[in-house]
Amino acid sequence: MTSIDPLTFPPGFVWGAATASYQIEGAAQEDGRTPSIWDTFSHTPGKTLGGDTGDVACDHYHRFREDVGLMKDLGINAYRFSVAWPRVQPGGSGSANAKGLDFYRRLVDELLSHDITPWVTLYHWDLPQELEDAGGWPARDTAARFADYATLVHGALGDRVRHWTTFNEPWCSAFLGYASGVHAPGRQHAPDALAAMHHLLLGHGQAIESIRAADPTAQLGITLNLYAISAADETKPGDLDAARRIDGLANRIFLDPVLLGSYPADVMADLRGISDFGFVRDGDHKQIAQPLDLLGINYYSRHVVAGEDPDVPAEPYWRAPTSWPGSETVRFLKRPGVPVTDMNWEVDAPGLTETLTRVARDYPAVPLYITENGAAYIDTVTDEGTVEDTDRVAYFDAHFRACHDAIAAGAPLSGYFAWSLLDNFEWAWGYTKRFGMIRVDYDTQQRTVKASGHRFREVIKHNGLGE
Ligand code: PNW
Repeated sequence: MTSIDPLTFPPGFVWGAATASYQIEGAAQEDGRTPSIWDTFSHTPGKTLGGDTGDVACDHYHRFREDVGLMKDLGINAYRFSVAWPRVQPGGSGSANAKGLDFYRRLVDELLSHDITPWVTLYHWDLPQELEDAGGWPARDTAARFADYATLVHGALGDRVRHWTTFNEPWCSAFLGYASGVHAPGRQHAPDALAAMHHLLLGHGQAIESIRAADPTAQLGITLNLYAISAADETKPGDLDAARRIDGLANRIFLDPVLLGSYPADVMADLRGISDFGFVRDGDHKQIAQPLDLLGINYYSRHVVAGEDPDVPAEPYWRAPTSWPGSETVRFLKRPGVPVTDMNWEVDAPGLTETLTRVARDYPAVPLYITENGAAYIDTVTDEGTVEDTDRVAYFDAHFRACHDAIAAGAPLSGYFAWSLLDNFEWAWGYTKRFGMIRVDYDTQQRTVKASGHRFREVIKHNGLGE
C-alpha cells in the first residue's frame, strides 16, 4: 500500500478559477459597449493567429448563468473575472453605461447566490479605443481616467464585491503592448512602454486611494505576472548579470514601486539609454505605494537566461529583445529535455515555490494569492465525449504541491485561482491555445468539464491532494 502525504492546505484557503472579459464575453457590440484596443487589434489583419477576434468568444455575456452553474459544479469558492471598461464607461470617460453595469450586477448576484465569492479585476487589457487615440498608457492622463473608472465600478458593485485588484499584469500591457507590439495596441517604442508602465502603476495607486477612501474595509491589490529567473551558468558573470536584468525588468520593476516605494536603481541604470524616467513626478512614488491587502501573482514559468558569449552556439537559445528593453544582449535558454506546454513555456513547478518564498522574503508582508496558474495543451475529445487532459492534470498537481511547499516554507499564500475556467480567446494566439479546465466547442458553445476540472473538484473538496 502506498501512503501519500495528503497535503492539506490551511483552513480557509481560497480555491478559485479566473477568466478575463475580452477572452470570454463576446457580445462585443451589445448594450452600448464601444471598441477597446483589443477589438481594433484583433480586427487588424495579421495581428492574431487566423484573424481570430473576441467578437463571440465563449459567449459568456449570454451564458453566464450556465457558467456559474459549472463553477458551482466544480465547487470553486471564488471566481476572478474582469470588468470590460468599454462596457461600463464607453469611451473611457464620463458617465456610466447602466446596461453594462447591469451585466456585472447580474453576474455578481448569480455568483453570490451560489456562494461563490466574486473577485473583480478592474483592468485586464481592454482599454477603450478612445483613450488609446488620446495617447493610451504612455499619456499620463490615462491614469486619472482609470482611477475615475475604477471608482465608478466600485460605486456600482462595492456593496456586494469585497475583493478588488486594479491591474492584471501591467508588464504585458506596457511591454507587449507598447514595446514588442505583440499585444494591443501593437505599438513598438520602448520609451513609450516605460511611460506606459509608470502610468499603469500611477493609475493603480490613484484607484486604490480612491476606493479605500470610499470603502475602508475593501480588500485591495494588484496582480503581477512574476517569473522565476535563473542564470544558465551560475559561474558566469555574464549569465548572472543577464538574470539580474531580466529579474529587474520582469519582477522588481513592478514589485519595488508597489511594495517598497521606488523603482530599482540598477534597472533604471540599465534603461538609461532608453528613458530618463522624466515621466516620474514628485509624489508619484508615494502615490503608487499604497498599502495593500493582497498581492496577486500570476505564475506560468521560469526564464533561464545567459549573457552574450561568442563561444556558445546560438542554439538552443532564443532572443526577445523588443519585449525586454535594455536587455538586447540577453539570450533566453530553452533547456533541452524540460517539458513545455503548447505555449512552448517550460513546466517549472519549483519556480512557483521559489517565486512565492522570494516575494515573502524580499518584500513587506502581504497576503499572497496565485491569481493565475495553468497550462495550454492540445486536448483531444474521446469517442465517449470526455476530455482526458492528463498533461494539464499533472501540471496542476505539480503546482498545487509547489504552493503547499511555499506555505510550508512560511510564505503567506492564502489562495489559488486556476487559469482558466474555460478555454478562451488566447490573445495573439486566438482560439488555438486552450487553457480551460472546461472545454469550449466554439461551433456549438457546448461546455465539457475536462479531467483537470474533475480533479480540481476533488482537490477543493479535500482542501488538498488527498488519496
Ligand atoms: C496571462 N508572456 O497572459 C494573462 O493574464 C491571461 O489573460 C492569459 O490568457 C494567460 O496569461 C495565458 O497566456 C500572459 O508572454 C501573456 O510572458 C503573455 C505572457 C505572460 C502572460
